[in-house]
Amino acid sequence: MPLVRLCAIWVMLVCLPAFSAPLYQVYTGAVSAMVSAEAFPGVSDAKGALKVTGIPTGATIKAAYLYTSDWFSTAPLQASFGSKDVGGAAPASTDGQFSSYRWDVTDAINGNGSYDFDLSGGSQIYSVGLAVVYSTPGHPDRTITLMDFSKEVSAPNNYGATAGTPEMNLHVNSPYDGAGTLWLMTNADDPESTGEGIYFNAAQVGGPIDGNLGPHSSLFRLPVQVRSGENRMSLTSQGDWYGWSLAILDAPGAADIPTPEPASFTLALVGLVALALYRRRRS
Ligand SMILES: [Ca+2]
Repeated sequence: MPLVRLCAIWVMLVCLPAFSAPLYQVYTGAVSAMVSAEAFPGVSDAKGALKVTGIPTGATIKAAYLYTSDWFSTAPLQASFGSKDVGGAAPASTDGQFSSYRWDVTDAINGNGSYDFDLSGGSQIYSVGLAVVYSTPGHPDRTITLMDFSKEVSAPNNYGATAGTPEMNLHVNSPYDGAGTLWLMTNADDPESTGEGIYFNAAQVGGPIDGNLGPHSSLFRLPVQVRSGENRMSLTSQGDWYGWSLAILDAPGAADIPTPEPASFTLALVGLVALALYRRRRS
């Protein structure tokens, strides 16, 4: 390998922004999830209301999280939710110009209804989301995995690649194969660049990513076939420049399997990109 080529790959490995590690929160047992979100046109302050629906009588709220993302700023955001001031939050994760935030609002949820929120101090906020995990007596065993993170999906703008297939691995806490549900949230996507694909274990399950929630954000609820052990999902950019901030998987069964090491998918992708570029230049 010529020295210049070796140096180019080294620079790419050093300079590529690392993917932020997903922050896993796993709930098992007779659990279900509900996700809702509201779109905004790139605002610094986001004020609105999110609906909680479908929670049966007798259910117990296990957890609830308020999510948002911001572009071009890592400043703390202030938030209120329901009747509570849930305080300031620094980014839970950052990737390049994209940062994601999370608040635990479990104590503010008391059943179905509409919950006001007010977020301030941002730069370009495109969506605010809510995930609620609840337990219902008699419900079959499931595993709900909440993963929030920051990931710019922007090839060729950010990663220097042309294909743009950022991937991450999910490690599902289930010994079973079966039907599942995958929620995804993206920010700053639009229909001007289209044709993106959402893949789950190599099968395309959704796309394009063209602002289905509002002009510049999307919320997907997709049926997927979960397999035991590791599950992998990926998105393509097709020239769009957007942020991926949230993935939630409802999987069959419940068992204790550790979540993956955070660095594994980072190193895997960087290595694959380097190998692909090297092979292309050799051909
Ligand atoms: Ca698009």
